[in-house]
Amino acid sequence: MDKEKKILYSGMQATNTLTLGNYLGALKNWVKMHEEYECFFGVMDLHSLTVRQEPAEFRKNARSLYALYVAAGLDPEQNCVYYQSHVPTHAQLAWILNCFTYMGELSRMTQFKDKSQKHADNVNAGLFTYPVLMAADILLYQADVVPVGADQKQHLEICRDIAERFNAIYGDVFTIPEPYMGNTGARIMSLQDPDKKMSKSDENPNAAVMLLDDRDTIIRKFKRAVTDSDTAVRYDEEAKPGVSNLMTIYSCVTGKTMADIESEFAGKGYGDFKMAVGEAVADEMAPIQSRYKELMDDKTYIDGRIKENDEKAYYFSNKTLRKVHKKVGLTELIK
Ligand code: ATP
Ligand code: LTN
Repeated sequence: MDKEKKILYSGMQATNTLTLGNYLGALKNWVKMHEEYECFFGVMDLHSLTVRQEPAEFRKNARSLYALYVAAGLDPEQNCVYYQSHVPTHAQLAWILNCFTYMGELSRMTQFKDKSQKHADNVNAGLFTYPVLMAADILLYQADVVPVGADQKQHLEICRDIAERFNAIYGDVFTIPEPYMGNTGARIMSLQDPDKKMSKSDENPNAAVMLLDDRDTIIRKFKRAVTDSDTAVRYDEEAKPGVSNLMTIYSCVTGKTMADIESEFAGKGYGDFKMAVGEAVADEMAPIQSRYKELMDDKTYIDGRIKENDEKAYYFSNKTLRKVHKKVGLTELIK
């Protein structure tokens, strides 16, 4: 543990495969973070249980997410990449924090409102207290920064509120985390409806590009992307949300600025532009996909890293949990 470095915490739910939005909004930005921060990244499998999962598929998805993290460049020897459900302190702290969180503030969460509409037949208590478990994830590691996409900002705010409330009663127990958002890519929109975020759970398969889509599928999805009746490749989120979203994607992948992109496609139609975006994304995905395949076949390597990192996460998070137990007055373990 490098005491000099600030601590960074993040993770994703282990549901389905990742979208290009998850990659550009989160994962891609995580890869280099370990140079500056002591990093913890969880496979958030407990959070996935708020939606009913088919056990065998769920187990596969969680492993696949771990391999995708690593394939995308997250080195499990430089970063603590582990499974949330393997580290019991998360559920333990979440319970305590539940007792410091109000029903009123949880009912204001937009994700809760959206998801309870989407899964109207299963509005469970876990969905309601989802942000409390997320707060526990972050606070256990005394994280200074939490890199997430724009949709998670409200969850970060409630995490800060809970931590401040707890600290106000018991002294400085938790570090108050700051959100960390990349400039571009924080909100990649659906290719079929640029007013909605690109989401794993979209019913329209053309709305989201998946990290494991093959080259032809990626290019086809971009060709079908909804744009507008104009022909100019110009960045204007209000008037041209579809084209602007494609420009954002192209910029994230190639590193080009919006001005570069406008001049590259000046006088060319949307067809050429969409093709270029599709190819650039497919080129970026190709090495990730082949590394992913190798990793999924290398059980020993992945299992070894998971075990090592689960232990590290437990050791670190348990220090915070013990402190919390003491502060709230739970009796100590008898040794
Ligand atoms: P769902 O769409 O089913 O709610 P999700 O795709 O948002 O799921 P999460 O596990 O909730 O998946 O998100 C993982 C990370 O990816 C978070 O940091 C989130 O902010 C980021 N993210 C998700 N979608 C996008 C997007 N369209 N653009 C940018 N970042 C995104
Ligand atoms: N809710 C997050 C996933 C998540 C998370 C976290 C992200 C669970 N716990 C802790 C950052 C820090 C999401 O991306 N949907």
